Amino acid sequence: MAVTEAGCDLTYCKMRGIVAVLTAFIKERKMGLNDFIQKLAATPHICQQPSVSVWLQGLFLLLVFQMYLSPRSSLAEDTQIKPCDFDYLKIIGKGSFGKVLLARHRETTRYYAVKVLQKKIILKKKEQKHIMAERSVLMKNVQHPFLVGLHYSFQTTDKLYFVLDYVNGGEVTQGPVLCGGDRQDLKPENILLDSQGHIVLTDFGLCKEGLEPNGTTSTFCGTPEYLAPEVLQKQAYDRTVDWWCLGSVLYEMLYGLPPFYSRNTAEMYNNILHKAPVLKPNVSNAGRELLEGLLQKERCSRLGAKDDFLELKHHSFFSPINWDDLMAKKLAPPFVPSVSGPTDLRHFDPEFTHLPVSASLCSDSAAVTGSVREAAGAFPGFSYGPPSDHAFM
Ligand code: ISQ
Repeated sequence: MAVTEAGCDLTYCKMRGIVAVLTAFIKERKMGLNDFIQKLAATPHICQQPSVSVWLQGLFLLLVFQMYLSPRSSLAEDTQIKPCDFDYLKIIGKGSFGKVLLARHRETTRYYAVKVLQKKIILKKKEQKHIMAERSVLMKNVQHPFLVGLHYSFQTTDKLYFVLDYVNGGEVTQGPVLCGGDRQDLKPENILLDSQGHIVLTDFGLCKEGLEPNGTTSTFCGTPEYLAPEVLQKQAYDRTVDWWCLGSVLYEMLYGLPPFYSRNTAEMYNNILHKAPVLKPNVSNAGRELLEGLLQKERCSRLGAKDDFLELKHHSFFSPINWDDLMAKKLAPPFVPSVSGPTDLRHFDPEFTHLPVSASLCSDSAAVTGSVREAAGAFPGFSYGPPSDHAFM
């Protein structure tokens, strides 16, 4: 095919060249739609070709569709956010895969919790599926009032970054609700409080996405105290494991210890499988009844097995709760943590906050070895940016 006008020979090959350039623009999103249109407008000899202009209109529609209508995940690795967009102020948490830092977005000066994970450690532990599931859960729940919001995720050669809401009211177990005594290591550390005292869940290890009916048990719940019997026994399991886990956490909140706790792990496992939970009368009848329902060893008789959340919602323990008000954060939290502002770190463990912040967070520091090359490409589609270009506004 050849389009000839005003001495300009537009062959099929040239058109393919233009397509390639435009596709590269779309893919890399190196510029916004406006810049893109302006660039094209500045090359009238291309736009004025009648067949090309029809073709370009189609391409524009495609571009608009891709940028604005397609699912968020299709934005894939396009996010423009990079490590150096943030100042990393303090380490506020640490785990086996990496750390969580208090970071300030340089442009907006807003504070975020940035979770930085080492790719090679994730790969070594074969946890990439779990991490991708966590990312996808975070993405789906951006709007949920009690789940930590994900603003961005992006990656460098050797690290994965989650840019999350930052809260500094401490862990729920530090409030007066729980009398955990000296067992600092066993608190449910993924339930945090914001500065007003509302809870924020930050970890999704046991949510639906992470469930694999015949998967291994150890990957999904890092804390053995909360493992349901069927998970421990590597039997098939479903979302009723969440209700068991909730029962365990609620038990700890009401009594101060997980329901089947023992210093001896083997004994604790045995307790989970065979012992009835001890429900002392210092908790209300409704509370004990709820715990009994959630901590049923047989998953089919567990509270929530038939009607899921509705069964819990209508349980007498929750009868004082107006669920609409709760979701709208209209109920006054029972405990308001004292914090003077976002940089008040008193509720974070000094073991973390005293650690030096590594300068390598703001660079792609990995020396290119074989394993780094493998890690670099192991998380396709991890990066995420909201559809609006104004995510940090
Ligand atoms: C948000 N704020 C403070 C600490 C956090 C830890 C993990 C994930 C999110 C967080």
